[in-house]
Amino acid sequence: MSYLTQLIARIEARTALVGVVGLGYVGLPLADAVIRAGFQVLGFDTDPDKVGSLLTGRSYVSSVPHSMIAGWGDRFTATNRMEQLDRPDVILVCVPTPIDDHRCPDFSFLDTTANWLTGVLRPGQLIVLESTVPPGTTLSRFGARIDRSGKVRSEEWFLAYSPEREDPGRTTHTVATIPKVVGADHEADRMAAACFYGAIVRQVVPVSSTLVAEAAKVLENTFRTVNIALVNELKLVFARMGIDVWEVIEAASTKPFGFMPFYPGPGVGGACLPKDPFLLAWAARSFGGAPKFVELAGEINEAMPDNVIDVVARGLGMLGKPLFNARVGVLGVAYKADLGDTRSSPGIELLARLRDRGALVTYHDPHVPIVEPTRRHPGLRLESAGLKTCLTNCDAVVVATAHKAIDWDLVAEVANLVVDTRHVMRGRSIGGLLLDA
Ligand code: SAJ
Repeated sequence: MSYLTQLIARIEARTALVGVVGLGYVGLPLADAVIRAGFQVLGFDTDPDKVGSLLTGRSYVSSVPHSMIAGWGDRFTATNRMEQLDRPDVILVCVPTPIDDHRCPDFSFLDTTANWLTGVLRPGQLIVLESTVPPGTTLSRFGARIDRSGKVRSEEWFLAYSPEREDPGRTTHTVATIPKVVGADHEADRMAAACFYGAIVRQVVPVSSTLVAEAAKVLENTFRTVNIALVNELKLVFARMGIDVWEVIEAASTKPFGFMPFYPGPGVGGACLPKDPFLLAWAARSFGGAPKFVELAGEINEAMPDNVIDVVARGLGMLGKPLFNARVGVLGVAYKADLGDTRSSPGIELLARLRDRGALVTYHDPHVPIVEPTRRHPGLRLESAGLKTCLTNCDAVVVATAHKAIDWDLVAEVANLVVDTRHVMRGRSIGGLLLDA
């Protein structure tokens, strides 16, 4: 009996052990879907604190509730001992694929995982990469490294790419209900991956290669980043023309076809959108292309916090105050509403850049009690101030993230100057000065 036949039999019998490498905002919901489909999961993470937290039924990801972890019982265990990667029959790799300060892909997490797999790979294993990567990575980098194991791909082991489509905080979908693109470069690999995901999700979308599946993912996210950059730029253009961009978008949204609304903001945060276009651009350049459009979108979004600060400085000037030594509060530092996730958050960028321009900064965010130093902002450590304290002590406040839990009527009533990047002040009676940014 071939390794493929044996693997498919174990998947269909739900006796296959499934490994999930990278237990973050993608790996944990994925593990949940796999467990719900009847499989046993062995989680892998290099951080022993994360492993320990999970083994006590506790989550450390703001969009993953403790109850999800606690509900897994004995169908889940986790380890930071990567040498145990020879145990699972199916291995799902969900490790970070960040970009560095030069906007080039940082493959360190991926390469380390590939090196571990190369060392312990055994016949019969299916390995699926889920992380967002430059098109071409699964086969030419990740798979090529694992080939060094000497095992014959598509006969003794199987490789596929299936992009994660996690939207943290969204409750209208789960992993099981989101169609799953699955790409492989050989029929045996495709059969193994399609059989596995067919047991996990309602709809598998098989495509002809790992390259197509990788490109589909970067298109999905680049589509968002580019359209957000478009409305961000139009916000600046329409402001100079005396046009309310929010009213324009509302009017355009009445078109029942051919239009999808995006909304301006102080920038683009999260684990994916700020970086994915640059993954595509890097891949394009290595094939001789130069997608100027994609890179321009990233630059426009990255410049948004500076535009917001210019409006803050203008508003303070109207009150006779310089930005230097002004007390400025940022309302909402999570990267999107009603979550506590601050990865690449525009709110954090605002705090750092305001401080660099001499302002005395504070913030209020009910979902983020502490802002810890990061590699990008090593000197930024703050605690969330109470809302009333923030409003009464600050010369200006910036609405950066429109959490439902913030009392926006109180903000409208008490703040001296409100710089609103999220359109939450519309229709409220403002006690002080209000500027859109
Ligand atoms: N944003 C805007 N204007 C908009 C939409 C978003 O400024 O009109 C900003 C948000 O405030 C946030 C950032 O962009 O800072 C990212 O927002 P997002 O809604 O794309 O949220 P993500 O990055 O957590 O989730 C996205 C997924 N979003 C949706 O499908 C709606 C999707 O692109 C990916 O499945 C997912 O990232 C991923 O992990 O790849």
